[in-house]
Amino acid sequence: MTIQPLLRNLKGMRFYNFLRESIPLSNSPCCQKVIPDCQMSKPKTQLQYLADQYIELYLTYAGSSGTLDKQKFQKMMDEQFPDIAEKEQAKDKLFQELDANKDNQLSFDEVSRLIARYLNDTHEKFKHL
Ligand SMILES: [Ca+2]
Repeated sequence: MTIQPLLRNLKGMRFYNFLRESIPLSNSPCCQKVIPDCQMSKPKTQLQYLADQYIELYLTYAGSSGTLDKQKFQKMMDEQFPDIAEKEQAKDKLFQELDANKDNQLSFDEVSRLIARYLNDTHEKFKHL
């Protein structure tokens, strides 16, 4: 099973609005710890802010371990993708699919593949508006 059918069920506008309305976090202590060059001489671009926000959001769920186990992943999905929150089996399958190295943990890279696919699907939806 691929995640494409699951992602089609997500509402792209919700994620897009989340990104647009989020408060820039680049000056927060967490961001400066994670991204050493946070205090750059030039103002950050909108895309750099979005990247910072994504990383901070990931770390909110990952915690000190730096990875998502199945429970943390389900919490992230419930809160960030509530449209599929009630589909427990779908989330389990998605977790297994994303866990490329089969260590029962999702690394930043593994979760980022989900976000990349979600962005692509959202972009496709924008083409048809
Ligand atoms: Ca893994």
